[in-house]
Amino acid sequence: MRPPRSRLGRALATGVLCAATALGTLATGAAPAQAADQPLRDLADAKGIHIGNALAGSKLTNNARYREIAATEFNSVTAENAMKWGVLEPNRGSYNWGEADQLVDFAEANGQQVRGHTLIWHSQNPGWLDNGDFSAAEMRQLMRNHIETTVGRYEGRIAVWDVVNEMFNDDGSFRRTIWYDALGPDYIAEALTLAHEADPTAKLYLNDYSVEAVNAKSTAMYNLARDLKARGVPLHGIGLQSHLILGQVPSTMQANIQRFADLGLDVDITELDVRIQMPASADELRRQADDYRAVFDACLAVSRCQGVTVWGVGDNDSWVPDVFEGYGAPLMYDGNYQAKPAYDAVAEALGGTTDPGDPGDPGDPPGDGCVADYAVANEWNSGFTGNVTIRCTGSSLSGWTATWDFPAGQRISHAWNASCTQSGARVTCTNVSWNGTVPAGGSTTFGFNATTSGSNPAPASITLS
Ligand code: 9MR
Repeated sequence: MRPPRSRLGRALATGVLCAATALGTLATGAAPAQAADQPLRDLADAKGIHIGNALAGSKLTNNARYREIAATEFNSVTAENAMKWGVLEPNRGSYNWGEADQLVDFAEANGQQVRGHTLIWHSQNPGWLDNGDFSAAEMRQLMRNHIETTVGRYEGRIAVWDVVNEMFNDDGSFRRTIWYDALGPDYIAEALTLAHEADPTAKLYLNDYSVEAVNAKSTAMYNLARDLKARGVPLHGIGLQSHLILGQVPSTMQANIQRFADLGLDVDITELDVRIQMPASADELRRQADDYRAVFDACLAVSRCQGVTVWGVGDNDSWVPDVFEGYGAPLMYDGNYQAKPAYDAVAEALGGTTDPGDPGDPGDPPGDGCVADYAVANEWNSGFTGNVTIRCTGSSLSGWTATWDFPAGQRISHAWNASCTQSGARVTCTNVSWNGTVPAGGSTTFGFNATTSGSNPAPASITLS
């Protein structure tokens, strides 16, 4: 049994609140936190599926928070880049196992499964391979050497291999690659057979993108898989990468998973992310949570679906902004490694509970994921200057109102950077024209002068809406 894990996010939230109190400020709304009562991996274990992430060795080395999340929340690890041919064998015959070994060691130390990604692909190959102009016989030998060497090195330690990656065009025709051009479509069967010889215990997958729905490309994958199975080629599963756009989880995803399962194959969601046109609003982050939930639901509905791997830890780790201009925020944690609404949705899909009031809980009011800090900047006999700073982490605000009750008869006389009214003890301040938008990761401050009659205790809380 794994040792119990600390409640990372909860500890962080408490820390934030304590620090704010000690400084004489108030944190309200809700502090950033992980919302599940149990780590996702425990919830996934209980459901009998894997929840994985795509990791980079350098980040495991250099970033404690990244390492902690990777170890505590996931029970499966994929090498985001470390096991690609160009990384493993940049010069012919000279292998570089450093990062791949690091990831396998990390996974074993944390009781995690490893998905090997990927053996045969058209991308991220070394130049000597892409440009070598090799004969068919030479290509066949290179494939054999690479698979024997790589799969053989990790025999018994890598549970699943993406043997061939991205073999189809969107119309379902075979992609022209160095492998297809040299060996024809049977390069796929040859690669699977070699991988099986190198590690008979490993589960062998074909993996592609845009095969999540029932469509021309997934049907080509289906037909290929059916033929390979009929020929007795060692094929065990299909990877649906699932690089999705907000609001576009295919309605046929579950049916598509089911049809592969009906062939006697396992299915994995191998590279899930849900990209949003930036800046991402709070509402979009909530809709993203719905998308994450829908993908997990589709997997959980089919018993042969083995699990879901998310393609990166925090939003700043994602490949998305580099490739899709204007898009980002595709993962379950934000750029500061705070859990987003998607995290809560996944926890719930896996049967976990989320704590009401945690930021980003589905159905939470606007402003969730943002906090308001109250501070007294200056004080004199009969009055004081106060500042309120609104800070957003996992979500953003588009138009805000901050409301609080003064406990000891304080009255606002003048405010700046907000429009404030007071009725009895209740103060209501709304944004002015130019500071209504507070992006995730951003903040805004407004100030006021107020009169006092005796003491000047701080309000108990500030509500953001
Ligand atoms: O996330 C990977 C990124 O760091 C690399 O630069 C990129 C190179 O092609 O590959 C990314 O991962 C890809 C994966 O290996 C295969 N499916 C698509 C993924 C996103 O491009």
